[in-house]
Amino acid sequence: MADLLLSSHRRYNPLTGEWVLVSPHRTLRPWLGQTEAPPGSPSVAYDPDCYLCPGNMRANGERNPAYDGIFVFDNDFAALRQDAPGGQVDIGGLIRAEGEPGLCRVICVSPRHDLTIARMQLPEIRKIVDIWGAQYRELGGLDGINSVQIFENRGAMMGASNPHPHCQVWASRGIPNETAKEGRAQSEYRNGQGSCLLCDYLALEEKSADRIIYRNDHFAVLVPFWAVWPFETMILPRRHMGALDELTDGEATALADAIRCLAIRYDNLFEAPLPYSMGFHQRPTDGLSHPEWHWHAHYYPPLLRSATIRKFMVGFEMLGSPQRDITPESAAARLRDVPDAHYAGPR
Ligand code: H2U
Ligand code: ZN
Repeated sequence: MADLLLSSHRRYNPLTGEWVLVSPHRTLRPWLGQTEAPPGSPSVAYDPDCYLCPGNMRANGERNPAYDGIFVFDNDFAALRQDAPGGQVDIGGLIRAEGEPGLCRVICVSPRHDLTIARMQLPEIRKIVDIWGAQYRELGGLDGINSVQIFENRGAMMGASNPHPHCQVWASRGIPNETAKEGRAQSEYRNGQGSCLLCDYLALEEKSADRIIYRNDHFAVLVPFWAVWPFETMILPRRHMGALDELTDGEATALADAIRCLAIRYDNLFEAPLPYSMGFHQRPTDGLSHPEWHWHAHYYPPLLRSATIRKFMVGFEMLGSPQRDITPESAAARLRDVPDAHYAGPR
C-alpha cells in the first residue's frame, strides 16, 4: 500500500461512490497563475452599513432587533419558497423538472460584526450548536420538508456576502444531490455489511491515526482518505447518530469544542482567517427512520499552499475527476502541528 500512495493513484470516496486523483509527486510545481488578496478580518464590532448587525436595516427595509445573542430570520432573498407550486414536467424521461417548495433562513451567530467562530469562547459556540439542532428539528418537522441543509460560507473567496458571522439553513422538499448520494451509499453499505459505513470508517481511522487532527470524548476531526480540497476535513460523531437533534448535553459541548479547535487550527495554517464552506449532512426529515445515516460535518477550504493561492476545479477536474497534489496525510499532519491557540491572541 505504501508504494502505491507515493506515486499517482486514485482514492475512492465510499460516501459518494466517486474517485479523486492524487499526485503526490507534483507538489513542487511552480505557480505563476492568479493569486488572491490575503483574507482580512473586519476591525469594528459594529458596522452601521452591515445588514446583519443588531438594530440595522436589511435590504428589504425590515429592521433587525437589538439582539445580543443569536438572531435567526427568514432569508429576504430565499432560494426556496414555500409557495412554489408542486407538480412535474416529464418529456420522454429526458426533459424533467419538479416544483421545489422550501424555505431559507439566515442565522447571525453573534451580534459582533468582527467575531468569527475561531475567536469565540466554548459557551458561545455551544449556543450555536443548540440553535442548529433546534432549526433542524423545527424545519424538518414541517409538512413537505424532507431535508434540512445547514451551512456556513466564510470569506469573500467562498462567496460570503458579508463578513458578519452568519450561517444559513435551506430546507427543501427534495433531497439535495450530495445528501442523496451519501444516503444511497450508507444504505447500500448497511444492507451489504449489516453495519454503519461511517462507524466502520472511523474505527479504521482511529486505529491508524494518520489522518486524525483532533479527538475528544465524542468527536473526531480528520482529513478524509478521499479528500478533494487540500485542507478538507470532516467532523464525525464517534457514536452512531443521524442528526444534531440527538446530541446529549455533553455531546453538544464536545461538538462545540471540536468546531472551535478546528476553526483555530484553520486560521493558524496561514496566519489568516481561512475561507471555507462548511455544513452538516444529516438524516432526511421525510418521516422514515433512516438507521443508515451517520451525521457529520464537511469543511471545504479553497486555499492551496498559502493565503493567496487557491485551488481551482478546472480542466481534468471539471471533465474527469477532482485531483489533488498534497496528500491527505500531509494535510492532516500540518493541521495537527499548528498551535492550538489562535495566532491573533486573545480577543
Ligand atoms: P451569504 O453571505 O452566505 O451569502 O449569506 C447571506 C444571506 O443573507 C444571503 O442568502 C441574505 C442573502 O439572501 N440577506 C437577507 O436575507 N437580507 C438582507 O438584507 C441581505 C442579505
Ligand atoms: Zn455586522
